[in-house]
Amino acid sequence: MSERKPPVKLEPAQRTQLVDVQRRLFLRSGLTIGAMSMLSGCNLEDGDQVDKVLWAMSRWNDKVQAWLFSGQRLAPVYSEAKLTRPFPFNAYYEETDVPDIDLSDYRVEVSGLVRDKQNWTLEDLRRLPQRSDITRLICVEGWSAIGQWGGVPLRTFLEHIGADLTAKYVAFKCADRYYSSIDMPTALHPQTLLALDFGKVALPPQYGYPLRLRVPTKLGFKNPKHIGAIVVTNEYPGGYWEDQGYNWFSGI
Ligand SMILES: Nc1nc2c(c(=O)[nH]1)N[C@H]1C(S)=C(S)[C@@H](COP(=O)(O)O)O[C@H]1N2
Ligand SMILES: [Mo]
Repeated sequence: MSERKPPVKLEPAQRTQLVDVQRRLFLRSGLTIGAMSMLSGCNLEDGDQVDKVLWAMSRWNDKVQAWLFSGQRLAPVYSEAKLTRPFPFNAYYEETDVPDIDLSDYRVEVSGLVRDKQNWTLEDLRRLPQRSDITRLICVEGWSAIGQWGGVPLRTFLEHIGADLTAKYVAFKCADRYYSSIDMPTALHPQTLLALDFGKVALPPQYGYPLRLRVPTKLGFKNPKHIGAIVVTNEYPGGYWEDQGYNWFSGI
């Protein structure tokens, strides 16, 4: 089993503190630390930031409530000036081991509770309406970064293939051994994208070429890269980290 390698290592004491903050946040508001940091706009980049989360907790009343009851619950968006450069890479392996995908025979397989099970090429996906957002990706390992992702709203795609929108889960299988899944309400959220672009260019290899899920209302590990198959299902699909004990919902 592979070990997670955080780009920024937290000291054991900071890690304990983070777990403690997480537990208290959850007891108090039902929010995960990922959701809280999205709300507070806190950058969980290093140990100091843990203090900021604690400080942000004191503001949670106004901000959280406004967001939770807004009905839309959009994740915060940022200006181009806020983009993180260089953008961090993360996976269960080193950057040198990023999968090499041959576009000439690349297809996305679709299965499960859908009317139209045809495979999709990248060109097919580019023909659907696109959307782009600048949002923050938050990794459970204690870092976050702001990036711009563009692509097809997953909702548009699911509607297009005649997916059963009352099904419980949408699952993703990747070209590496990664997999993950999300709940249907999150799949239909306006900011949830099948991302084809990173910034103004096609997704570079390390950031999920040729297709990744971008869900700004969930933690980083629920943003599978190198997607090869999409499944709509009522059977709990789990995920690579989820099956090793990470909270499946991990979002808002
Ligand atoms: N296929 C695949 N997708 C993945 C991962 C992975 O190991 N393989 N790691 C996840 C984790 S833990 C994070 S934080 C983000 C990192 O995305 P980035 O490399 O664009 O920063 O990708 C997620 N998606
Ligand atoms: Mo992550």
